Amino acid sequence: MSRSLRLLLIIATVALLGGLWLGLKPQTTQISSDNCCELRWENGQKSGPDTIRVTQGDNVEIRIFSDSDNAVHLHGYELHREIPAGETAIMALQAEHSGRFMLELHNGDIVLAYLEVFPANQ
Ligand SMILES: [Cu+2]
Repeated sequence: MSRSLRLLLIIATVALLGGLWLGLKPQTTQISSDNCCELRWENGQKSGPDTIRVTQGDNVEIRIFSDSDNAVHLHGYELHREIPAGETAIMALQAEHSGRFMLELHNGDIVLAYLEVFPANQ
């Protein structure tokens, strides 16, 4: 293999890996107290952050839209909201427990996002 071909292969590999990293990296949203973020379920696809990071004690408000009748469940906090088709449910809480909690759509068992609550004293 010639030196220039080897160099071309290395450049192509780096470009491919860079593109994969950009395309596949998870979205994370760090929100501060009293902030809100929105998750959407439309046409069988979710949009919005994959991870919502807050600090223990923060007030969190998550809006969840669904284009079909659904129910959303925040595991660990045991919060449930019904979502009629085409409407937005609001899940408001104070993040009193630290940890990583799944936010799940029950119609289809879809993991919408994870809520990560970091201890306040770190
Ligand atoms: Cu659940």
